[in-house]
Amino acid sequence: MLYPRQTWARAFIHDLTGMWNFRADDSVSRRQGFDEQWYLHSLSKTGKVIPMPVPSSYNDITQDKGLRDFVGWAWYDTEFYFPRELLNKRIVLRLDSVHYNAIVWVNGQEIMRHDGGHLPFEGEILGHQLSVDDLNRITVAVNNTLTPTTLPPGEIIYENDTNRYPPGYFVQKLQMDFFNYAGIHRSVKIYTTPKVYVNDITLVTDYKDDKGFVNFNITTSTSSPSDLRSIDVVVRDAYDHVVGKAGNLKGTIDIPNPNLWWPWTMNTSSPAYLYKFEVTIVTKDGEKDNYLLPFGIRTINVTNTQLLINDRPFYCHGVAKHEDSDIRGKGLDFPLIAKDFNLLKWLGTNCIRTSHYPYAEEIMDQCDRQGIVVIDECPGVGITKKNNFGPVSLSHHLKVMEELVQRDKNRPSVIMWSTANEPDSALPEAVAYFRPILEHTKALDPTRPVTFVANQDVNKELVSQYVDVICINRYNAWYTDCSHTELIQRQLGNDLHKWHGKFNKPIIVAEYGADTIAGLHQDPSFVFTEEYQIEFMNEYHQVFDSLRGDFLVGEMVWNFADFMTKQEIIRVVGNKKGVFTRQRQPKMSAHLLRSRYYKIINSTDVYKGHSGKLGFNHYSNIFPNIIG
Ligand code: GCB
Repeated sequence: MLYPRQTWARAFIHDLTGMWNFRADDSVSRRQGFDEQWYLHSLSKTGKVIPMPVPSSYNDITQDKGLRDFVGWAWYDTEFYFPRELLNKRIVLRLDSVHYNAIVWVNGQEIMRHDGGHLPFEGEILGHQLSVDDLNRITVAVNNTLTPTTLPPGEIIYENDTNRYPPGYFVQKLQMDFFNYAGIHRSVKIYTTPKVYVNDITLVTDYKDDKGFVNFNITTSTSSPSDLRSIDVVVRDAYDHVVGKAGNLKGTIDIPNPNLWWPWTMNTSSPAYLYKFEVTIVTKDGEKDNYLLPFGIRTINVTNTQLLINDRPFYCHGVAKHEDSDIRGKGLDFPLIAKDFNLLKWLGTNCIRTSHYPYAEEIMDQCDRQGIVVIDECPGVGITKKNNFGPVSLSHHLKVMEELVQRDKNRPSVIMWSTANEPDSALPEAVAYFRPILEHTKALDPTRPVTFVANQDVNKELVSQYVDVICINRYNAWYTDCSHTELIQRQLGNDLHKWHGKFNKPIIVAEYGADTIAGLHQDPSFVFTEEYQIEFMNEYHQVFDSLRGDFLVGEMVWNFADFMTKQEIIRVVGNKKGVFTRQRQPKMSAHLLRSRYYKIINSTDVYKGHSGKLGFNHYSNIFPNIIG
């Protein structure tokens, strides 16, 4: 499945962004919509509908608490015209992300089903299913229920004590702390391709001396290449000059003097250099398809102590993020994407983790383009109960990894696959579960390291032996020994040494952080104040500095920005561990981090060794009093 990109052969892409009709099925069974077949008619004819923006989460759009916290099937529909002259094409309906289960109908006929948010799915609409004289209708039913076998897992608890709860009362229990935003989160598009079309492209790049190599494998909808009159493969540089050619579906193209793809902090002259891979096929009948894929030439390797990009040690000074915003929830939001990338650069960030699910392709495009490296994580967060490790969960998890690798395999920014966040990897069941997931992911893509993000005691950890890079989350002086920042260096230092001693693999601290209410101050520091967050982070930074260049290959603060959570007594309107507020204003910690990251950019020998010192000196002493 290729992302719908406009080319001369694929000019028609109809984006259904806008106000759709919406109706939550609040019947006790949540099945009224199916019983009454709401998909057969315009939703507005079935009962009261409200306008709902697509893309967005439906939770924070209205003033209705019931809808914010709704669990069950919610229904959407919208209408569109389809051009008569395109009826002879292959017509595809693509939904970039619907959370969680989705069923999709066109003019009352079911087109497809999909389980799981954050990843795209598509299906073909047949010409006879469409009208060219009248409006066509798309209906989408979305169910946000999380169960022991969904990713992330959750549980519906029925409360049977009628003294305390009305009959049929249930609550959705979550096993992660972020709000379970739901709805049609990303774009819905109808596009066409020729009937014989380019189905998939896999690119693997390498280089040696002054030559780059682009190993390509193209699949088309026709299984027999003899159905094709011609195949033209062309590689263009950033100025659209042709720098390599081939005439087959599989092979290697040599690129003389390649511009390698580098993270933006590692190369001043041409960071994040993107080439274009263009394929044109012509069938015996003269039908033509054409597809253009941006890509970068780079390699990733791992030793016992290092993570290498283009054979140079890479240190990740990053942030773990969330897709989260006021009002839109997890809905695709271009101004927010642009703002976040400006803030990532302002901070001096060179790496993000897509905690705890795959981010929008539009965000990934910016990572490729702007040179931000990505640890690409699947929605395997909160796999902590024994009933989350069964065969149904496993087969779904394997499928999700396939969908993720399929979606992002050609992205130069993606340097690692993360299969989960904080599963109970000390349970014996975790080995039988994660070993095949890690091995399967590696088999799907042998060119990138695989990992999961651990939080167990090193002595109890069972799964990290199967990863390439160890990622761990640590909250010393927050969830343990709260307020005792004086213990951080001793505890974290000893802990990281033990992890490396036991597994002999490079380590990234993938989370560390303290909840901080913006504007709350107290000196001496007190938990939840901005002073505490700074003091806390400074202690972690001392440890990171002592291990950087040894086996520590990255640090990621939790979190880039405050984000919404479920309601619970340890969160005050959301998780406040952001260095930015939810509205993207900096806390003191953002300035601290910025100062630190620019210092790292300036001082890391590998960067100097490659392309000279970057010109950011003026950042390093903005806050000398903070960084000491
Ligand atoms: C963690 C989780 C993250 C939470 C964070 C916290 O370890 O990975 O999802 O938000 O802790 O703030 O509790």
